[in-house]
Amino acid sequence: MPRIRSALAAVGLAAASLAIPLAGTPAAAESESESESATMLWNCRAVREQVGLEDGRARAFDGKDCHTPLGADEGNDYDWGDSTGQFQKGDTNAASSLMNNGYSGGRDVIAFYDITAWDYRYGYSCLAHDELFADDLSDNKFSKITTGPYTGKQNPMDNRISSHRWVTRDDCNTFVT
Ligand SMILES: [Ca+2]
Ligand SMILES: [Ca+2]
Ligand SMILES: [Ca+2]
Repeated sequence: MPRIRSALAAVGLAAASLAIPLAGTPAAAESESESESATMLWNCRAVREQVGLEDGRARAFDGKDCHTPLGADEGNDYDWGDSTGQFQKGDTNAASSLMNNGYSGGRDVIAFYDITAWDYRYGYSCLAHDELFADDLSDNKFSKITTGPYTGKQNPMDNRISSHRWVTRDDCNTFVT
């Protein structure tokens, strides 16, 4: 797990993202969360087995480790807090873990955004097809804000996602780890 994470951090560094929050994590907190995630991971794996590897859907869960499903969407949803689509009302600003069950190839990466209407300028992050799932979003931050008074700020992803859409890997500079 630590090796995987540092490999991904190197990728993030190459893409000019994510290096700062990872470097800023205290060593003690890091080792604690590592052992915690090692015991938690089984539920995301169980969900994945249940679903099958690919059913074309983007999944999000209220709890860590894929507990308490919020929705499973074959398409895009521009507002997780409205009354349409697979994500509605209380689903906005609630997701704490994610899963990518998309079909491999083309738009098989899911971009998640802090605000509605897929506005990347206020922060986004992509869950790659081969990353499979993110069991604890408290480890992750959105990309830097690029407009307005909070330009340069990186908000945490946990309990903040408000829209998603399917994209290609080339559309992303920031990835969920
Ligand atoms: Ca939550
Ligand atoms: Ca919606
Ligand atoms: Ca939000």
